[in-house]
Amino acid sequence: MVELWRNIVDYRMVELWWNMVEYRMVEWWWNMVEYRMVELWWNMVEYKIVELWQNMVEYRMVELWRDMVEYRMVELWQNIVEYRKLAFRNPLHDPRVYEGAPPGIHVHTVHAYDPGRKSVMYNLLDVRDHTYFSMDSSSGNISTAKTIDKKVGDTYEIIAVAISQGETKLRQLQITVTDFNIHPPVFEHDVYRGELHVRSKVGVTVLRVRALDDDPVPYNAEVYYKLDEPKDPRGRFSMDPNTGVLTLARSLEMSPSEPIVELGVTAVDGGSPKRSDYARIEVLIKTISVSIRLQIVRY
Ligand SMILES: [Ca+2]
Repeated sequence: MVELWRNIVDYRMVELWWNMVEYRMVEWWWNMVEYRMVELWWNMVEYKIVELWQNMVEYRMVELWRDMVEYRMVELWQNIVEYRKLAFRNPLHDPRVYEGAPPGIHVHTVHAYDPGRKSVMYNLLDVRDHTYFSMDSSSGNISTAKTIDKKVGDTYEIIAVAISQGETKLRQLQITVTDFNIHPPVFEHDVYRGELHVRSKVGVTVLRVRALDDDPVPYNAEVYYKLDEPKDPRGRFSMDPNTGVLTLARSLEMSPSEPIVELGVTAVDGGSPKRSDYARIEVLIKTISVSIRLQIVRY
Protein backbone atom coordinates (compact mmCIF):
# COMPACT_ATOMS: atom_id res chain seq x y z
CA MET A 1 0.00 0.00 0.00
CA VAL A 2 3.00 2.25 -0.10
CA GLU A 3 2.07 3.42 -3.57
CA LEU A 4 -1.45 4.16 -2.41
CA TRP A 5 -0.12 6.18 0.48
CA ARG A 6 2.11 8.17 -1.86
CA ASN A 7 -0.98 9.14 -3.78
CA ILE A 8 -2.68 10.25 -0.62
CA VAL A 9 0.30 12.51 0.03
CA ASP A 10 0.37 13.66 -3.60
CA TYR A 11 -3.26 14.69 -3.57
CA ARG A 12 -2.81 16.53 -0.26
CA MET A 13 -5.12 14.17 1.48
CA VAL A 14 -3.00 14.07 4.59
CA GLU A 15 -5.39 16.38 6.42
CA LEU A 16 -8.19 14.05 5.46
CA TRP A 17 -6.19 11.14 6.77
CA TRP A 18 -5.72 12.85 10.11
CA ASN A 19 -9.45 13.38 10.35
CA MET A 20 -9.87 9.70 9.76
CA VAL A 21 -7.47 8.97 12.59
CA GLU A 22 -9.20 11.48 14.85
CA TYR A 23 -12.58 9.91 14.23
CA ARG A 24 -11.08 6.48 14.83
CA MET A 25 -11.77 5.38 11.33
CA VAL A 26 -8.66 3.32 11.09
CA GLU A 27 -10.59 0.16 11.84
CA TRP A 28 -12.91 1.12 9.10
CA TRP A 29 -10.00 1.59 6.74
CA TRP A 30 -8.88 -1.94 7.43
CA ASN A 31 -12.36 -3.13 6.46
CA MET A 32 -11.92 -1.45 3.14
CA VAL A 33 -8.67 -3.29 2.65
CA GLU A 34 -10.23 -6.55 3.83
CA TYR A 35 -13.18 -6.20 1.45
CA ARG A 36 -10.75 -5.35 -1.35
CA MET A 37 -12.17 -1.93 -1.74
CA VAL A 38 -8.82 -0.44 -2.54
CA GLU A 39 -9.77 -0.31 -6.20
CA LEU A 40 -12.83 1.67 -5.21
CA TRP A 41 -10.67 4.10 -3.30
CA TRP A 42 -8.49 4.59 -6.37
CA ASN A 43 -11.57 5.56 -8.32
CA MET A 44 -12.38 8.13 -5.68
CA VAL A 45 -8.93 9.62 -6.05
CA GLU A 46 -9.06 9.46 -9.84
CA TYR A 47 -12.47 11.13 -10.09
CA LYS A 48 -11.55 13.72 -7.45
CA ILE A 49 -14.38 12.79 -5.17
CA VAL A 50 -12.20 13.81 -2.30
CA GLU A 51 -14.31 16.89 -1.73
CA LEU A 52 -17.35 14.67 -1.34
CA TRP A 53 -15.47 12.58 1.12
CA GLN A 54 -14.43 15.63 3.11
CA ASN A 55 -18.09 16.56 3.40
CA MET A 56 -18.84 13.10 4.70
CA VAL A 57 -16.23 13.54 7.39
CA GLU A 58 -17.42 17.06 8.14
CA TYR A 59 -21.03 15.98 8.52
CA ARG A 60 -20.02 12.96 10.55
CA MET A 61 -21.40 10.55 8.07
CA VAL A 62 -18.75 8.06 9.02
CA GLU A 63 -21.34 5.91 10.71
CA LEU A 64 -23.26 5.84 7.47
CA TRP A 65 -20.16 4.70 5.69
CA ARG A 66 -19.67 1.88 8.19
CA ASP A 67 -23.19 0.71 7.44
CA MET A 68 -22.41 0.81 3.77
CA VAL A 69 -19.45 -1.46 4.31
CA GLU A 70 -21.37 -3.72 6.66
CA TYR A 71 -24.34 -4.11 4.32
CA ARG A 72 -22.03 -4.43 1.34
CA MET A 73 -23.53 -1.45 -0.33
CA VAL A 74 -20.38 -0.99 -2.24
CA GLU A 75 -22.35 -1.36 -5.43
CA LEU A 76 -24.29 1.75 -4.49
CA TRP A 77 -21.08 3.61 -3.95
CA GLN A 78 -19.79 2.42 -7.31
CA ASN A 79 -22.87 3.99 -8.85
CA ILE A 80 -21.95 7.28 -7.25
CA VAL A 81 -18.50 6.98 -8.81
CA GLU A 82 -20.07 6.07 -12.15
CA TYR A 83 -22.31 9.13 -11.88
CA ARG A 84 -19.26 11.35 -11.74
CA LYS A 85 -18.02 10.21 -15.16
CA LEU A 86 -18.63 12.27 -18.28
CA ALA A 87 -22.38 12.21 -18.87
CA PHE A 88 -25.10 14.33 -20.40
CA ARG A 89 -27.47 15.96 -17.98
CA ASN A 90 -31.10 15.34 -18.74
CA PRO A 91 -32.81 18.50 -19.99
CA LEU A 92 -35.99 19.77 -18.31
CA HIS A 93 -37.88 19.29 -21.56
CA ASP A 94 -37.22 18.18 -25.13
CA PRO A 95 -35.84 20.88 -27.44
CA ARG A 96 -38.28 23.00 -29.42
CA VAL A 97 -37.97 25.51 -32.27
CA TYR A 98 -40.76 27.69 -33.66
CA GLU A 99 -42.00 27.34 -37.22
CA GLY A 100 -40.25 29.74 -39.62
CA ALA A 101 -37.45 30.62 -37.15
CA PRO A 102 -34.62 32.44 -39.00
CA PRO A 103 -30.90 31.54 -38.62
CA GLY A 104 -29.30 32.48 -35.29
CA ILE A 105 -32.19 31.60 -32.96
CA HIS A 106 -31.18 29.80 -29.76
CA VAL A 107 -32.83 26.38 -29.58
CA HIS A 108 -31.35 24.40 -26.71
CA THR A 109 -28.31 24.09 -24.48
CA VAL A 110 -26.63 20.74 -23.91
CA HIS A 111 -24.85 20.15 -20.59
CA ALA A 112 -22.40 17.35 -20.00
CA TYR A 113 -21.00 16.85 -16.53
CA ASP A 114 -17.32 16.20 -16.25
CA PRO A 115 -15.82 14.66 -13.09
CA GLY A 116 -12.68 16.79 -12.84
CA ARG A 117 -14.42 19.98 -13.95
CA LYS A 118 -12.11 20.10 -16.93
CA SER A 119 -13.51 21.77 -20.00
CA VAL A 120 -15.97 19.76 -22.07
CA MET A 121 -16.08 20.39 -25.83
CA TYR A 122 -19.26 19.97 -27.85
CA ASN A 123 -19.96 19.27 -31.51
CA LEU A 124 -22.69 18.04 -33.84
CA LEU A 125 -22.25 14.87 -35.88
CA ASP A 126 -22.57 15.40 -39.65
CA VAL A 127 -25.70 13.27 -39.88
CA ARG A 128 -29.44 13.72 -40.43
CA ASP A 129 -30.63 17.33 -40.04
CA HIS A 130 -27.33 18.80 -38.82
CA THR A 131 -27.19 21.48 -41.56
CA TYR A 132 -30.17 23.25 -39.97
CA PHE A 133 -28.33 23.82 -36.68
CA SER A 134 -24.98 24.95 -35.33
CA MET A 135 -23.46 24.30 -31.93
CA ASP A 136 -21.09 26.40 -29.85
CA SER A 137 -18.21 24.11 -28.93
CA SER A 138 -17.65 25.54 -25.44
CA SER A 139 -21.13 26.51 -24.18
CA GLY A 140 -23.13 23.66 -25.73
CA ASN A 141 -25.63 26.20 -27.14
CA ILE A 142 -27.50 24.98 -30.22
CA SER A 143 -28.89 27.61 -32.61
CA THR A 144 -30.61 27.56 -35.99
CA ALA A 145 -28.22 27.75 -38.99
CA LYS A 146 -30.98 27.88 -41.63
CA THR A 147 -34.63 28.97 -41.64
CA ILE A 148 -36.85 26.31 -40.08
CA ASP A 149 -39.01 25.13 -43.00
CA LYS A 150 -40.95 22.23 -41.45
CA LYS A 151 -44.48 22.53 -40.05
CA VAL A 152 -45.66 22.61 -36.42
CA GLY A 153 -45.51 19.08 -34.99
CA ASP A 154 -42.72 17.91 -37.35
CA THR A 155 -39.27 17.10 -35.95
CA TYR A 156 -35.59 17.49 -36.75
CA GLU A 157 -33.00 15.00 -35.52
CA ILE A 158 -29.40 15.77 -34.63
CA ILE A 159 -26.68 14.05 -32.60
CA ALA A 160 -24.62 16.05 -30.10
CA VAL A 161 -21.14 14.94 -29.04
CA ALA A 162 -19.41 15.79 -25.75
CA ILE A 163 -15.64 15.28 -25.60
CA SER A 164 -13.46 15.48 -22.50
CA GLN A 165 -9.90 14.25 -22.32
CA GLY A 166 -10.41 11.54 -24.92
CA GLU A 167 -13.73 10.38 -23.46
CA THR A 168 -16.68 10.80 -25.82
CA LYS A 169 -20.42 10.65 -25.22
CA LEU A 170 -23.23 10.95 -27.79
CA ARG A 171 -26.77 12.21 -27.30
CA GLN A 172 -29.52 12.07 -29.89
CA LEU A 173 -31.81 15.09 -29.87
CA GLN A 174 -35.25 15.35 -31.40
CA ILE A 175 -36.21 18.98 -31.97
CA THR A 176 -39.94 19.58 -32.35
CA VAL A 177 -41.29 22.42 -34.49
CA THR A 178 -43.74 24.48 -32.42
CA ASP A 179 -46.04 27.48 -32.37
CA PHE A 180 -44.34 30.83 -31.71
CA ASN A 181 -43.92 31.56 -27.98
CA ILE A 182 -45.62 34.91 -27.35
CA HIS A 183 -45.57 35.69 -23.61
CA PRO A 184 -42.77 35.57 -21.04
CA PRO A 185 -43.39 34.01 -17.62
CA VAL A 186 -43.89 36.72 -14.98
CA PHE A 187 -43.11 36.32 -11.27
CA GLU A 188 -45.92 37.15 -8.87
CA HIS A 189 -43.47 39.22 -6.77
CA ASP A 190 -40.25 41.11 -7.52
CA VAL A 191 -38.77 40.03 -4.20
CA TYR A 192 -39.45 36.87 -2.18
CA ARG A 193 -38.53 36.88 1.49
CA GLY A 194 -38.08 33.98 3.84
CA GLU A 195 -36.34 33.25 7.12
CA LEU A 196 -34.32 30.43 8.58
CA HIS A 197 -32.65 29.71 11.85
CA VAL A 198 -28.89 29.26 11.56
CA ARG A 199 -29.38 25.72 12.91
CA SER A 200 -32.18 24.83 10.47
CA LYS A 201 -31.94 21.28 9.17
CA VAL A 202 -30.76 20.53 5.66
CA GLY A 203 -33.76 19.86 3.41
CA VAL A 204 -36.13 22.31 5.14
CA THR A 205 -38.38 24.37 2.84
CA VAL A 206 -37.55 28.09 2.86
CA LEU A 207 -40.19 29.48 0.52
CA ARG A 208 -41.82 28.95 -2.86
CA VAL A 209 -41.63 31.21 -5.90
CA ARG A 210 -44.17 31.24 -8.73
CA ALA A 211 -44.32 32.75 -12.19
CA LEU A 212 -47.32 32.67 -14.55
CA ASP A 213 -47.28 32.54 -18.34
CA ASP A 214 -50.25 33.65 -20.47
CA ASP A 215 -49.48 31.60 -23.60
CA PRO A 216 -52.50 29.64 -24.87
CA VAL A 217 -50.39 26.67 -26.09
CA PRO A 218 -49.49 24.50 -23.05
CA TYR A 219 -45.79 23.95 -23.86
CA ASN A 220 -45.30 27.70 -24.35
CA ALA A 221 -46.74 28.27 -20.86
CA GLU A 222 -44.57 25.66 -19.05
CA VAL A 223 -42.37 27.36 -16.45
CA TYR A 224 -39.03 26.14 -15.04
CA TYR A 225 -37.12 27.76 -12.17
CA LYS A 226 -33.36 28.09 -11.78
CA LEU A 227 -31.28 29.66 -9.00
CA ASP A 228 -28.74 32.31 -9.93
CA GLU A 229 -25.62 30.21 -9.24
CA PRO A 230 -23.04 33.01 -8.88
CA LYS A 231 -25.17 34.40 -6.02
CA ASP A 232 -24.93 31.11 -4.13
CA PRO A 233 -21.42 29.84 -4.93
CA ARG A 234 -21.35 27.49 -1.96
CA GLY A 235 -24.53 25.74 -3.04
CA ARG A 236 -26.27 26.30 0.29
CA PHE A 237 -29.69 26.40 -1.33
CA SER A 238 -31.40 24.36 -4.00
CA MET A 239 -34.51 24.96 -6.04
CA ASP A 240 -36.92 22.44 -7.52
CA PRO A 241 -37.03 23.43 -11.21
CA ASN A 242 -40.66 22.37 -11.56
CA THR A 243 -42.28 23.55 -8.32
CA GLY A 244 -40.19 26.63 -7.44
CA VAL A 245 -39.69 25.35 -3.88
CA LEU A 246 -36.45 26.65 -2.31
CA THR A 247 -34.80 24.34 0.22
CA LEU A 248 -31.71 24.47 2.40
CA ALA A 249 -29.05 22.23 0.81
CA ARG A 250 -26.12 22.71 3.22
CA SER A 251 -25.93 23.56 6.87
CA LEU A 252 -25.67 27.31 7.55
CA GLU A 253 -23.57 26.66 10.64
CA MET A 254 -20.57 25.86 8.43
CA SER A 255 -20.49 29.28 6.78
CA PRO A 256 -19.58 32.70 8.17
CA SER A 257 -22.53 34.51 9.71
CA GLU A 258 -24.53 36.69 7.37
CA PRO A 259 -27.76 38.35 8.54
CA ILE A 260 -29.40 38.12 5.10
CA VAL A 261 -28.55 35.82 2.21
CA GLU A 262 -29.43 37.33 -1.15
CA LEU A 263 -30.29 35.01 -4.00
CA GLY A 264 -31.79 35.33 -7.46
CA VAL A 265 -34.10 33.10 -9.47
CA THR A 266 -34.89 32.92 -13.18
CA ALA A 267 -38.16 31.57 -14.55
CA VAL A 268 -37.79 30.25 -18.10
CA ASP A 269 -40.69 29.00 -20.18
CA GLY A 270 -40.78 25.88 -22.37
CA GLY A 271 -41.38 27.77 -25.61
CA SER A 272 -39.33 28.94 -28.57
CA PRO A 273 -37.98 31.60 -28.62
CA LYS A 274 -37.27 31.20 -24.89
CA ARG A 275 -38.62 33.93 -22.64
CA SER A 276 -37.79 34.54 -18.99
CA ASP A 277 -38.24 36.68 -15.88
CA TYR A 278 -36.02 37.31 -12.85
CA ALA A 279 -36.82 37.80 -9.16
CA ARG A 280 -34.75 38.44 -6.05
CA ILE A 281 -34.86 36.27 -2.94
CA GLU A 282 -33.83 37.40 0.56
CA VAL A 283 -33.42 34.87 3.34
CA LEU A 284 -33.10 36.29 6.85
CA ILE A 285 -30.81 34.15 9.00
CA LYS A 286 -31.79 34.10 12.68
CA THR A 287 -29.11 33.30 15.22
CA ILE A 288 -31.06 33.47 18.49
CA SER A 289 -33.67 30.94 19.54
CA VAL A 290 -36.33 33.50 20.51
CA SER A 291 -38.37 34.36 17.43
CA ILE A 292 -37.93 37.92 16.23
CA ARG A 293 -40.92 39.90 15.03
CA LEU A 294 -40.24 41.57 11.75
CA GLN A 295 -42.10 43.97 9.61
CA ILE A 296 -42.05 42.49 6.13
CA VAL A 297 -42.32 45.09 3.42
CA ARG A 298 -44.48 43.79 0.56
CA TYR A 299 -43.73 44.87 -2.95
CA1 LIG B 1 -44.47 31.67 -22.83
